[in-house]
Amino acid sequence: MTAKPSFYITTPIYYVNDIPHIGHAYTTLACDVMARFKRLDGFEVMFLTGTDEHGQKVEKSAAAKGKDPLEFCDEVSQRFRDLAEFMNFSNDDFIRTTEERHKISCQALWRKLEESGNIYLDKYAGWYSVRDEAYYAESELSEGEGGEKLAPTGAPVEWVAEESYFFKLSAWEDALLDWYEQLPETVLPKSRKNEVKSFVEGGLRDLSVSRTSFSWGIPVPGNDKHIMYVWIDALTNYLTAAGYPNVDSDIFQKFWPADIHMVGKDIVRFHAVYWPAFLMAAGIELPKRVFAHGWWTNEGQKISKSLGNVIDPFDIVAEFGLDQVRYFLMREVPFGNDGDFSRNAMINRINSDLANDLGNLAQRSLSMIFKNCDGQIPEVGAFTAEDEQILSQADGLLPQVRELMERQSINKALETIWKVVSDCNVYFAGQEPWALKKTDPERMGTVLYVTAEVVRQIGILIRFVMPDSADKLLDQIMVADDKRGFDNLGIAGRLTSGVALNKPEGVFPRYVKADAS
Ligand code: ME8
Repeated sequence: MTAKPSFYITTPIYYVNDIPHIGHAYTTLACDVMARFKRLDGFEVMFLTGTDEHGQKVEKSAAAKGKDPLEFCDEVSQRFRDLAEFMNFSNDDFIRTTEERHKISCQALWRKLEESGNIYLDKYAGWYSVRDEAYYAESELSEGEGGEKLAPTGAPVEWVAEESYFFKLSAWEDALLDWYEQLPETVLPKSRKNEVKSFVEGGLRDLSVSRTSFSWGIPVPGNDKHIMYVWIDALTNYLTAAGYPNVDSDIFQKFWPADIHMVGKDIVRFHAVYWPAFLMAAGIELPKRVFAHGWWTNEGQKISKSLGNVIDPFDIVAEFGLDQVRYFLMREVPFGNDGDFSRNAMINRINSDLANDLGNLAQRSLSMIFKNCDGQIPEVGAFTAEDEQILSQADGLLPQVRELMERQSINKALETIWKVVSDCNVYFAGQEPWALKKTDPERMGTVLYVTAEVVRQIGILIRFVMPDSADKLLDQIMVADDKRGFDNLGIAGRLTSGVALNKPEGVFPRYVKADAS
């Protein structure tokens, strides 16, 4: 047997200064959806998520709660693991930067950077934002209302002057520009690539990569007065989980370089400038793609703790249903663009796309089979042009969806699938199987067979977004567990006439507003 192709996808590792919100759930969901798609398509997948637990920001948050940093990290990190389970994320690993395997990996990478002459000791004097865990040049700052200096993100900055190790980022300008140029799809969407490209073209300064004024982090090997800059520590997680520094291990050989680092647009510079520079300097292969998705707002407003409008994923799933929320987040916004979370939009998607379009199609056709065909997948007569047409649309979905997923056009993939759902509704309504019941029962059987077959294919095709609901649907038409992968799409897996169905039950209920009284 030939080995399966591999696919390695990562989420950012989230800071534990705050509990998970919809934005974190969104990024991990997008990765989950990509990971599930690839598994269904025959890949061996490693899907990684985790928590970023070091640095001044986390140290301060722990102190504010009167907690020991590790105890604080244990608690918040657990919330992220709970979220992963709650949202049915299929991550293969969950990394914490406080783990021993990660310390070993970071220190090994540091030594590589030092040995290759990319790290030197000097003094840093400049602006630092703890909230962003980022250094800023004077020219990037603006003045706040009270005259205080602010980073471009609006975060406050403080003056830092201390001994520091530096990474020779300036030496990697040309190599980075070549990378963007030669592999135009390594940073996506294109607008983000242009943004990092012009940042690099503007000239890179060497990067301060250690701090001495606090202790919550990984010590620099050979000089433990210094703690590694939290971003070197954090980015290295992607290597750690792939077995680094053991580069000869099976896992590293199989999964490195990563296929996709999925991030939000806020941290694209770290992933598409600093990270590839570190890797090149250490002689390690570069990731194949950094994809930076957009930002969610809540009913048109920026999501922030101070505005009190943070959306808790646990709450919305409790209200709307898990697969409904998964579908909404992936369908509503062109992946890569900013999106607005609105209750109306959510309810609309649930009632229109799920309950009306797919839910009714499945429920109406399967109940008719259950009632009128002895509860068995009907026999088929000769196919008409209309039958052939809708079947071939369903048979032709996978290559289109696959191509869209290659570019992370997740919403377009769903749109493409829903076009067939909608056309199948038109087909079903046009064929009027309820009228054929009296006039031509054999033809009715064929129409119901064709519709159920399209439902089977849609069921398999939506498993990567709505795994539980899709499986409920496939259970009703008795699709065996091992026949739910993409190799069973199309003619390969056609329904077998005579197989008894399970009693059909609605899989996508309408959202009915809870009674306010
Ligand atoms: O930056 N809309 O962690 P973080 C969409 N530890 N996505 C959002 C969002 C929103 N409103 N808010 C947050 C860090 N996100 C570092 C990463 S990686 C080596 C280290 C998502 O907890 C989005 O993916 O601040 C964003 O990039 C990430 O959460 C930031 O998470």
